[in-house]
Amino acid sequence: MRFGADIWVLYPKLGLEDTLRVMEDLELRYIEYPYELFKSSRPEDVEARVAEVADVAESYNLIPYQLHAEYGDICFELSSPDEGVRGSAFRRLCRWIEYASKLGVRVLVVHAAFPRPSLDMRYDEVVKRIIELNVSYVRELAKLAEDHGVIVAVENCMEPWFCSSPQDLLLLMEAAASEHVGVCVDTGHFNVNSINPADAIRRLSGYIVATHLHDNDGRHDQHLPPLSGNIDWRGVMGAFREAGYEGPLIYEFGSFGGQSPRNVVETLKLVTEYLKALA
Ligand SMILES: [Mn+2]
Repeated sequence: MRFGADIWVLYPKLGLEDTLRVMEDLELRYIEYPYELFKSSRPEDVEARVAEVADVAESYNLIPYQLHAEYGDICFELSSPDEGVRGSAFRRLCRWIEYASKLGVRVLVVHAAFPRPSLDMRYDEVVKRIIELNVSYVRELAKLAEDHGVIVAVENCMEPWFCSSPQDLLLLMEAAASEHVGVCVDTGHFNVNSINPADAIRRLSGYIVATHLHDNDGRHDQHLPPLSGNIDWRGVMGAFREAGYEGPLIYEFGSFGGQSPRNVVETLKLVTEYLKALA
């Protein structure tokens, strides 16, 4: 099994170049670029940053594998009752497919459109609408991803609503019916929703194209390193094997407490050694 990490494991505690150098040294060759690396309200600034990062990354023996698209407010804008707001949010999301292509990454990780309670709709209607919107979005994204030679991965969300369960993701995969759309398995998000990550991975067999490996106490989305929470990692590694997942496993931890970069590096070594022994 191959391993990698979101550069968020060390960035911005370390600068971008130092972070990339450490990952190269640790042979964590598969990297994810977080949204935070490019975050700006001005599209021209994002584009300039994409060009800059692509240029910097070229001098390292690393494989930029995943890019995390914009998330947060955009997820709610995508389900706005206002067609203008929805359209502009979706166009903004589509730009990330171009950024992925410019960065040379294979997979763009996205969050689904999120539901909001409505003055005018009952909850069952809100749910029906959010499913219809997400189905139409993944179909559009599939076409654009194909044009740009990338894959869009819908991540299981932390919030306990549509796309938090494997069944929701399977619904979208069947609706998209495209090799350019898949699933990003976030182990921590399944765990906070009391969904056993190993069971979820087995259910999603054949559709997994990206991964976010992190741990938590089962209650809060703590983004801890594997073995620091209550996830059964032996079970998770067995499930990836059973699901026939052949892509890299990518850590997505980093925001935990005051760990020094040196201790993060040691944690990455120990955890990778442990998980490799189970793979
Ligand atoms: Mn994630």
